[in-house]
Amino acid sequence: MTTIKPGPTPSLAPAQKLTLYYWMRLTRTFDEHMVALWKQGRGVGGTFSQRGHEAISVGASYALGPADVVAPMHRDLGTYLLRGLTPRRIFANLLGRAAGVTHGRDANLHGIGDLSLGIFGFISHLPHSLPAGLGAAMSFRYRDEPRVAMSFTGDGGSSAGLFHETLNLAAVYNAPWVLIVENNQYAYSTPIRQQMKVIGIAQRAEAYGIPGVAVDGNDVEAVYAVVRDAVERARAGGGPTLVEAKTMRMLGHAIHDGAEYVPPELLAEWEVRDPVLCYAARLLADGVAGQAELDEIERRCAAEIEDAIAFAEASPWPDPATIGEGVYAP
Ligand SMILES: Cc1ncc(C[n+]2csc(CCOP(=O)(O)OP(=O)(O)O)c2C)c(N)n1
Ligand SMILES: [Mg+2]
Repeated sequence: MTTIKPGPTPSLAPAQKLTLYYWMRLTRTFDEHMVALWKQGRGVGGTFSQRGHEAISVGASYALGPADVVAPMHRDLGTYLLRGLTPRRIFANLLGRAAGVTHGRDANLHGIGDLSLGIFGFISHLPHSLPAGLGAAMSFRYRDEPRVAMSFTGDGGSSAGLFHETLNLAAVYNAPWVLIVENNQYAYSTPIRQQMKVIGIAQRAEAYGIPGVAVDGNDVEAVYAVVRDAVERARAGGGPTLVEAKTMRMLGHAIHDGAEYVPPELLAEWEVRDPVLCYAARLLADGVAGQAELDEIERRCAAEIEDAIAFAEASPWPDPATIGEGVYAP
């Protein structure tokens, strides 16, 4: 297996650690409110649960520079938030309002993106965010720009043919591209043992001659360390890396899915490794922050999300006369 050893864990300043915690906590609070809103019948579009994925979406995207680009997927709310899509714009999108990212075209995390923030709109077809990200990476290489592109997919997405074609091309072109595979044990209701024989998805990198590394996807600092190494190697001309971040999808595929097919023992095993709660405990134990400081972050996140929901619910619906706008390129 082509496992690369992560370099020394970057020494993160206390302020950076609290920044990581803030983005994870904001993602968690957003997710909890989204679930509640939809259960109350106030939601409009489709939703995908984020619980369990916070350390991956936040830790990986924190490793990017401002000029880099990212092609996230449907579990990467933390990436959208960290890169600058505001909770107001995303909630307005989920509620189908004109102020939403897609102006009411798609009341989902699908399609949300903003090229001015370096975020590709999520492409619903899996894993099409891979060749899209690779295309950006190749353009950076051709223009000799020191920029990196990052794509995300899931364990299920890694079984599609396009995954393999994209990895092969990325390797041959030595593209400045980093691929994050979020292995959350399930692709909708299909457990990983029913879709692949290999133990680790990172092993697949070897077939293409590029480094592959597996990381604990519930440890935000570990994710950041491994991905930062991969990003810096790509930026220095060292080519692509496949990072497999292992976690567990703690809720259903989306809110309509009760996930009765997931064994409760498996969930219990992962519950104690909750990425947000474990990081809070670590910050306290290491003396990075006191309980009052963490409580304050939690309060700030709750206030931001409540404001976003109030904003979205008070926002106008899109004008039907604009229905054809922004759908086709002129
Ligand atoms: C080509 C394609 N087929 C089916 C779907 C429907 N679909 C959306 S998410 C999903 C499961 C994907 O599983 P995985 O890649 O493991 O990501 P996860 O949802 O577990 O994070 C499916 C089947 C899709 N979006 N695209
Ligand atoms: Mg999955």
